[in-house]
Amino acid sequence: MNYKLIDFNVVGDHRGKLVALESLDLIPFSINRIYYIYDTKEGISRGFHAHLDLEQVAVCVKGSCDFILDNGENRKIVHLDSPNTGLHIFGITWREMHNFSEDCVLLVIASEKYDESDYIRDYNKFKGIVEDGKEK
Ligand code: T46
Repeated sequence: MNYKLIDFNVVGDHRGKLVALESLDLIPFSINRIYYIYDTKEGISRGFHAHLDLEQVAVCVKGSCDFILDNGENRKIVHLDSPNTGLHIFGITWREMHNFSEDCVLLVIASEKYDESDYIRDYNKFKGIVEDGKEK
């Protein structure tokens, strides 16, 4: 599968906790963009696309949600519920996000700036691109 879980270093003292993430260190690519998703309404799912050329690390800094990750052959569910764990998604991977808790804040660190032409938003097109890749 085209994903890995990354354990972050937590710096803690009597005041609380801090996590620091740097390019090409715990984040395994150069960071070009950060966005976050919050206030997701009850019963709403997001995603339903793949990327041609984007790597991302997703962190539930508050609350929880589930990612479905699909490489065209297998589907896995990854439950995120910790600010100390990053989900690194790479390759041509279909992703869906489900079961957002009411308080969920999902932070996403991305290797590229936003580019709609990098999105594959049609599942059959995604399957075709994965199949074409195997033949090469
Ligand atoms: C992903 C998952 C985890 C921007 O203008 N700039 C941005 O950087 C992003 C990410 C989105 N947008 C616009 C594009 C749409 O009009 O914000 C709107 C919502 O984006 P989208 O429907 O793609 O959001 P999600 O939650 O379905 O997917 C997002 C990311 O787009 C995607 O790359 O992997 O989160």
